[in-house]
Amino acid sequence: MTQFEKVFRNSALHPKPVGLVLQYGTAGFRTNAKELDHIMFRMGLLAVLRSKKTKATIGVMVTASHNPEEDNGVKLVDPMGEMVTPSWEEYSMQLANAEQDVLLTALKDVIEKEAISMDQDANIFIGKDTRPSSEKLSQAVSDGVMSLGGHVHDYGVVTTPQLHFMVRCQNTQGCYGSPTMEGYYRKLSQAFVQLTKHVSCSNYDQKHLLVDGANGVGALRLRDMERFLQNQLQISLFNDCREGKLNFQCGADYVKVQQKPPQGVEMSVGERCCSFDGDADRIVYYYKDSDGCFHLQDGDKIATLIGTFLKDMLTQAGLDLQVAVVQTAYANGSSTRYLEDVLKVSWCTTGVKHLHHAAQEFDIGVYFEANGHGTVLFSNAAVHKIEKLAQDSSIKNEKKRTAAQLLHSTINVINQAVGDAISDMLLVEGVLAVQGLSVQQWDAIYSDLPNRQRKIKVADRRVITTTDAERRVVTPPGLQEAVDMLVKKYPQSRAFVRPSGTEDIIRVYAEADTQENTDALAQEVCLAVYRLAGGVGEEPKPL
Ligand code: G16
Repeated sequence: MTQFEKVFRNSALHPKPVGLVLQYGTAGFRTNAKELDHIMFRMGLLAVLRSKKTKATIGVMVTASHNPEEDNGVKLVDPMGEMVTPSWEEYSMQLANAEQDVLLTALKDVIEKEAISMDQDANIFIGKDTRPSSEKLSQAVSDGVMSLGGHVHDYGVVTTPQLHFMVRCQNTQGCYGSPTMEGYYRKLSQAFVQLTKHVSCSNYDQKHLLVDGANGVGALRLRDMERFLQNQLQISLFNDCREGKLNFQCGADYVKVQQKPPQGVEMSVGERCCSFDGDADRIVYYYKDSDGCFHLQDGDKIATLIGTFLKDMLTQAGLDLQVAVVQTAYANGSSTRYLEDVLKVSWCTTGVKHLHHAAQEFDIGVYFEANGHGTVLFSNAAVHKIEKLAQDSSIKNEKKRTAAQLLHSTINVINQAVGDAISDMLLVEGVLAVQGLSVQQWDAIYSDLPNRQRKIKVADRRVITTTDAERRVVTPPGLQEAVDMLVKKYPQSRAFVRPSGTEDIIRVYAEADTQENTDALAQEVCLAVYRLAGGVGEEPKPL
């Protein structure tokens, strides 16, 4: 039996529902798990082609991250641990949406267009989150890989960033670290211990952190990591999968969108807390003040903390490297105003795949979405300069030497492959400790403008198209004009509308001078979307 005959036979075990068409969204394919079996098999096939083409190991992660437990999805990981290159998103849709009888034609078309040698070996790393559907769906990925003669290494239940890390380690022949779970824990925790070893901390609270694991894989893997941290950080873990549903009233997305603490976390006044999302690639921080008010430190605040820390350290070390922060339309106006005064700020479309590429343009690119998804990228030249200085024993200036060493440890605590809640948590904890900042002092760097995110259900979310990094609507006609008119009514206001690439909804974002005005603006924009873009169900109501 030829390879293609095998693919044809096995694909019948993962049949595509006739007529079903799915889009590759912000972070891969994502929908109800019941519709995904054929997608997983076919992404297994595509991963083999990508591996043969790049002559490198490729990753396939089965997860729907922040979505509800009944959804699932798949993300493809390219050789350096980044999201698969956009030109291959087209191929993934071609394979995903081909009816059963033309699947081989679609497959051969990719092979031909990319001139892929089928004699080349293919190696695929697979990971999955804790969703009940993930076990069977990741098996479908394996079936796809093996049908086309690829080799599978199944890491089982891992966070999305852990899988990205493994792929990067494998393809850099160990230069980035060892592609094992222990390798991941050791690299990050050793760097964290280095970063914090000189911090004199008589105050136990400084080392104490409350973590909401969203009842997902991040909680399980953080437990595994604790023993490597040598008591440099004491973690109280909540929503740790023992009871409670994934992402339900907990996790980073819930906390960010609802702007309130997750269920199940016992917060005391002033205690530092953070939430991961369902696959632990996002993190947000928060605390409660003595009046019981909730304060959120989202991705914008994290980017500010890290960006300004890096700039300070570079200045102290005497290194001339440019630090830039990449933001999206969701970035709070106050954060942009603050950052523009101290660092370079650049904009791009929602989705880490876009931010990651934008951040690669700089010596040091800090990228964070407001939702807490982000990391820091160092160019090879920047790593080289920092390493050289950190190892230079002839430096007499102690401040300069310490800054270089801190920068060096910072590089190693960061998972540069992708945003990583565990790595970002260690980075934030390290920076706060080194700078001796409390969570309140960090929060006070700038004050967020009141903001609101809403979701609107429409018959077909594709009727809304956007431009200018998703800050302006192109279609349907009249919608942007309506938003413009509404924004004029409120001081310091801004609003935008965009189709989600992970959920079947339209997202609305508004900010203004007061929470009351923000909520009024968000409500009016929701109504405009509902009326002009084919809203379904009841009209949106004020919150
Ligand atoms: C994914 C993407 C993020 C994006 C988020 C929401 O996050 O990786 O970059 O911000 O979806 O996207 P959208 O607004 O298009 O639904 P995750 O954590 O769910 O994988």
